[in-house]
Amino acid sequence: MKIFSTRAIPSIGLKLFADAGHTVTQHTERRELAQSELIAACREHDALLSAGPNKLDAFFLQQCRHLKAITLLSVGYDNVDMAEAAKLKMPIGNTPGVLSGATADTAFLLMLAVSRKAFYLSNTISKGDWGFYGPMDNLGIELNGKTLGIFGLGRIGIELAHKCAAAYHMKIIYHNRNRNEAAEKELLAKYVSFDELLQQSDVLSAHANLSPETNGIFNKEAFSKMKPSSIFINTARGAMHNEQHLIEALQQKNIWGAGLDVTNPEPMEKDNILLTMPNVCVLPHVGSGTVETRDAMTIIAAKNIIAGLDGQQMEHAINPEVYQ
Ligand code: 8YV
Repeated sequence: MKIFSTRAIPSIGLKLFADAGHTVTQHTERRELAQSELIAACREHDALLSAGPNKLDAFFLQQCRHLKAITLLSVGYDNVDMAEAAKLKMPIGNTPGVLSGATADTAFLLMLAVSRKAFYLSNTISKGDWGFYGPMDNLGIELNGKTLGIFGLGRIGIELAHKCAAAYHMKIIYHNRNRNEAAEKELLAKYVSFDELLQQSDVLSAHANLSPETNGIFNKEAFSKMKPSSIFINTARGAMHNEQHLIEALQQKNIWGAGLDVTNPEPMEKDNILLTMPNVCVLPHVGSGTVETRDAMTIIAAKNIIAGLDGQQMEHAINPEVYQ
């Protein structure tokens, strides 16, 4: 059968599809497809592998009910209208688990880089500004024994907590919709209210799903409750923070620094003031971007599609209830 992929994918995925007797059309141009183009392409195919931000909204799902399988090449699914998928009984696959380590590494990298102003200081060298040494110049802050607050303690947050506890003996607090008692035991983590998380974290790292409840939750009011010495990290979704409020919180020294792998909006403009701030480090949404992880994500996505085309249940469906 015929699969459409919105991006070129690692060869391991192409091999799995070929071995299963399917053919793949990859959209290899480096531009986003308009929705009309995506729908037209899907009409010629039996399955869709969607990588990147294409909106699979109600209109798209209604137009593409013929697809035997849809999978994302991501764990996040905020670009899909899941209520409409439920209504139409369309299973949607994703790639959970395998990207937790790489994404937690990115959060750890940003935390450490912000704490030592690493990106900014590296830029001063390229600008010819190494300058004269002063004992009080370019000082960072240390992480040892500090408190890591996790907003949304799932697989990625747990990986980050392990790394921070092992590297810096950090204490772990977290806030979730529901308590995660297994993780509390494993990490000696303490459940706190959202306000307590803001007030007590030295490093606050966001790992929740983007939803109506979490959209814009890190706003002026939230930043004003954080410690002036704290670092805000977001590797989840940019829409969870209000970027103007974040800029003001940094300028007014409500918080000490920020590390972002996701921005609001994406991509970030090159003249964004955040890119000039010493205590800010920004990456272009590369959280899961390692060879190993992208291969592992591709294997799950390919298996999701192959199962769907075989009339089987996908192992990693976001909405397995539609199979009942
Ligand atoms: C993807 C991600 O690289 O899995 C996710 O939710 O954010 C990343 O792994 C990104 O969504 C592009 O597809």
